Parts: sequence; C-alpha cells; structure tokens
Amino acid sequence: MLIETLSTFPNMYDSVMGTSIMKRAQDKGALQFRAYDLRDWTHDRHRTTDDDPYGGGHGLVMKCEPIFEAYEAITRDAALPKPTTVFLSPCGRSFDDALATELSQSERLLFVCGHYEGIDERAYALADVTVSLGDYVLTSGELASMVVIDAVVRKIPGVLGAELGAVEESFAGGLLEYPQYTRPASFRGSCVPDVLLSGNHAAIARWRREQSLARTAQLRPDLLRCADLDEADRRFLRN
Ligand code: 6GU
Repeated sequence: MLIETLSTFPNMYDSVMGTSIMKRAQDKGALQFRAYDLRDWTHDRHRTTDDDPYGGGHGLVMKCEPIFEAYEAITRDAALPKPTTVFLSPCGRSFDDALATELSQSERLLFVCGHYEGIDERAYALADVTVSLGDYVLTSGELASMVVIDAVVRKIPGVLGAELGAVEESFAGGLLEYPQYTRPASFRGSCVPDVLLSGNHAAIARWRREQSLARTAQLRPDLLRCADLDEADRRFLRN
C-alpha cells in the first residue's frame, strides 16, 4: 500500500511513521509512506496556505489553490493507481473498525490534513471520504490522520505477525477484548485467574469469551446489537 499525506507540518509524521510497527511495515515493503509539504505548491514569498474567512470571524481558513495544485501534482503519475482521498475533519464520518477495513483495501491512500479553523469548502470536492475521530476538536489533522493510518496499516496482511489475534478478533467480532495477564502469577496480592494457569484450553477459551461478553455488556452494551453471537453467548448474557 502507498500512503501519502498532504499538510503544512510533514515532519509531524517522522516519529510515528519512523518507529515500531509503522517502520517495520515499510522495511518489509508492505507500506510506502510519503509526507508532502503543502507549502511546496504556494507561489508567494511567505508560502501562504491560509487566509481570512469570507464573512468575517476569527481564525484562518486553508486556501483551496495549493491543495488542488498539490493534488494534481501528486496524482499525475499514470503508472500509479488514483488514490482514495481522505480529508480529516470533525464534520466527517465517524472513524471505526469498518471504515479502517474499507480503507485498508485501497492500494493508495492520500490524507489531506487541515489546520486552523478549517479548509475552504471547495477543496472537499477532492475528497472520497471525510473522516472524523469523534466529537471533539484537535488542533491538527496530521494527528488525526496518524490515528487512521495506524488503524489501517495494522490490517494490511503481513504487517502484524505474531501479534495478530485476540485484539483483531475483538472489534471484528464486535466485542471488547477479554483481560490479559503475564508473569508474575501473583503481584502485590493480586492473582491471575486460576483458569489461565490450568492448561485447559477449552476452559480458557470459554472464560475469555464470557469475559468479553460480560465486559461488553457492562461497558458498551450498544456493541452487542451488532456483535457476532451464538446461542451459548446469548444464554450467558441472559444469566
Ligand atoms: Cl479528523 N480533525 C480535527 N482537527 N479534529 C478532530 C478530528 C479530525 N476528529 C475529531 N476531532
């Protein structure tokens, strides 16, 4: 997969994309990443990317010309597929596992990140999808895009090796994850549940499933409506 970003602070991606699993995905060849500087498509001495809002009000609005020029330059190479273009905005579609899965199926993603009070509405003509992380406001679209990129890249086949498993199953199956423990078996008087030390794999699987169900019922009952439940699950939830 090719992931590109267009923003005014491309160096914000350095640490996240240069570390841990995001770095390993690139080293393995599963991911190519490029962060473009929107200022490279300005033409004035100050490399201006924003201006006062028409109609008045505070804050600055990102101009549409550099965004269009950048988009045209980035997508000019006919040898590459046209990207799925993702804008980041609190006005977008709420990001979730289903949208992460959809985006992970694209060969090429281009994230357009605003700053300040927003982006000139006409630039959204370039968007295939506008994504919001939730009902709060961040100062930067870069940070929001990194959350989306992380959730998408971990779904690319081969990116997660041994780590793939329960966590992935968790949202795909629509339930919260069961509690996990590692050594020591007893820490400051708090013990790991006996079943996990029993070696009885069927009992462990049943306990984990019930923990997931109980946790989801308590913390996120809304998820149970869409969860993948069998008759044993329903019986457990009734009791
Ligand atoms: Cl995608 N961008 C910004 N700036 N703030 C947000 C957001 C996105 N999602 C939630 N808050």
